[in-house]
Amino acid sequence: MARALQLARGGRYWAMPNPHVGCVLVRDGQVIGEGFTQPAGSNHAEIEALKAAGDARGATAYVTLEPCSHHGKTGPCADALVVAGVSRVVAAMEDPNPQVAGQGLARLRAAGIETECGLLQAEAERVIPGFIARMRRGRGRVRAKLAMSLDGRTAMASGESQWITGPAARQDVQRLRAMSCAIVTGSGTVLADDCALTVRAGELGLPAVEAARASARQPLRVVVDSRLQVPFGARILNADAPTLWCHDEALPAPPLPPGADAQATIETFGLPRGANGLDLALLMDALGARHCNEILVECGPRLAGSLLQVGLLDELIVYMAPTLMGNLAQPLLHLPLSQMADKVDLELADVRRVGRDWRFTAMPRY
Ligand code: AOF
Ligand code: ZN
Repeated sequence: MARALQLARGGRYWAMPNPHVGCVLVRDGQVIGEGFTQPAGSNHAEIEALKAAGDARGATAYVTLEPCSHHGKTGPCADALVVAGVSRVVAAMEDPNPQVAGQGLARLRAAGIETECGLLQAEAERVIPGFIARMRRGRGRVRAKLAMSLDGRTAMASGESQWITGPAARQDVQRLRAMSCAIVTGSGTVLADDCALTVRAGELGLPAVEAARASARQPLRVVVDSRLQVPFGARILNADAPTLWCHDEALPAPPLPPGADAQATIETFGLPRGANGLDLALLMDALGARHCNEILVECGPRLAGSLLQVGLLDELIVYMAPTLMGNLAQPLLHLPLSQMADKVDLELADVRRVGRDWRFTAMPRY
């Protein structure tokens, strides 16, 4: 199962909106086939492993997610395992997709196959947190990425905020983008940095074949631009990736930049006002409805602070550069708190060095 989990990660840059799953077929103590989820609409992990094995009669299948029982874009994997004559199936977890939810395992048992579920379950859940969140609450996992200096500053008073971190951290961010379904930013960041928020094959630091596959799809770019300040020429509106241009619904939808490309790639979205600017919960629900599993927020201190305050941030990834930006620079987050009782406690899940910087992964405790 540990090997299956390792394989599963191989699909993280292209299986979406499908969960990336790994499968290992074992017979007489020998691995006879391995596979992981292919790009959406293509083979599931089990089918890949069966294909690799050729003859899988009498084998045990280790899968990181319960085999599916439904006819989606592909046929049910449970049926394929039955037809292949597999004698035992060990799954790490049930599929939280209500279309499956235990029925895959039930189907296998009905066909006389021995089943087990729950082996390395916690580890399996950590591989596909976005898919699980979307299935359980209709909204994917929202992760904010921020960069700061050792003294906790994120942008100079002049507004400059690019290149706080080094090349390795930037490559890490490219991979975070590649595994995300949507990238959310604010108009402030767009106006200051003119960021493109695309996945670029040459900057992923992955083997060429994997990089090409990972950049073949681009995450949906989402810009929160309540007062419609983003200009036509901004790179976030270019045709390199689709863009959802969110604005205050009280304003008329903006005209799109001229050209057929813009009509095809930009969509405007009027949102009502919420407690803290536009209603971001509604935005996240809309992204859930669009099958976004992992949502990466790359924004400035204001939007990140708002998301945290309304309880929408599931995870914070903070890169800390060994540099000092001084007390005139902006703090990591705009969080107007005055009492100790108001502080937001985090659960620190991981700390590691990324090139010359450090990366902290933490979960707010709401
Ligand atoms: C599996 N093995 O590798 C994956 C599964 O539209 P489809 O046919 O591609 O089905 C998508 C659903 O299948 C997805 O929502 C999830 O419940 C399950 N994913 N199942 O047996 C796999 N990726
Ligand atoms: Zn399947």
